[in-house]
Amino acid sequence: MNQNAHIIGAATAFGQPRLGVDLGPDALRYAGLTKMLKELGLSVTDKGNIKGNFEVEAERHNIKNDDNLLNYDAVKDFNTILAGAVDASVSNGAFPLILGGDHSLAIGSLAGISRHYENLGVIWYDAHGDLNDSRTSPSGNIHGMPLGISCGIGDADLVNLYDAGPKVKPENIVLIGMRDLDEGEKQYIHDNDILTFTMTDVKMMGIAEVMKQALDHLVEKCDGLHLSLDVDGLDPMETPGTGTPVDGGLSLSETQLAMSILNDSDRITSMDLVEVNPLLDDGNKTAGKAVEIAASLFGKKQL
Ligand code: HAR
Ligand code: MN
Ligand code: MN
Ligand code: MN
Repeated sequence: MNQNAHIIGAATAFGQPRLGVDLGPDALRYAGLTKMLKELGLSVTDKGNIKGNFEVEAERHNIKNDDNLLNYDAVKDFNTILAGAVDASVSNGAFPLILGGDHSLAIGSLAGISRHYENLGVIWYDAHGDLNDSRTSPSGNIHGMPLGISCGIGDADLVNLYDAGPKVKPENIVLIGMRDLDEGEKQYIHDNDILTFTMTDVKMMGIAEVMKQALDHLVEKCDGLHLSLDVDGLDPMETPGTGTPVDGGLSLSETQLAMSILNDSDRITSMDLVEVNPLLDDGNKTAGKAVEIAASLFGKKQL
């Protein structure tokens, strides 16, 4: 794997209503992310945080547009800036490690990354599919929509953010850990034949087999592989500090195994690590687990 990492803090909470997830990047830093990556031998440059300015934005925070989209303008502006930062890191030969922040940041990270690849593969490790649009969303929260937007569904300005058109093809996506899918998302997965591993599949097959099949699906046809890891993919007993916990998730040890299989593949080219909310956490437990997850992705071994 690329041993030159750029940490990009995506300090946004605009994709959902709860404050504190914008503090996620700093919680991950306090949990020792940079030190751990350096101990693994990586060269690490911390590019600091891109921030939503919550004071300037206060007037338009937690308001919905005519299409029921929460904080629409703020999400759009934030992701345009983020896409530029991520694009610059890839252009400079670095592995962008984007710290969230709520998952709406993946609109910008995928936009910045995808111009560098013909067929970007995406592994979406999450309790949720994040494949809604304003019609199918039960909430209007854009963090439930970034993968759909990146595939070209929903609001035209968000779909065309940074570069015109979709950023990802449904056949280049694998969903892992799914257990809270809305009806419209199930329909989209079905209609587009997206390779999906629910929690039931994980428990039936084991995470090692799931990761093997995920990689088999992607490695031949994809020229880059992005991992978008939402900490709510794990069980809330492991990662309580997150805004939309769902019971029955992956354990830390399953996730470490998944990450070490991805490390062995030597194919991952970028990562989002999202939805860490220290204001909802038990100490800084969730960020600590997230650092362990990143460590396994970058090659930390148990022996
Ligand atoms: N599917 C629900 C919605 O769209 C919940 C999305 C929740 N949150 C996330 N995304 N953390 O993975 O509102
Ligand atoms: Mn998510
Ligand atoms: Mn492309
Ligand atoms: Mn989620």
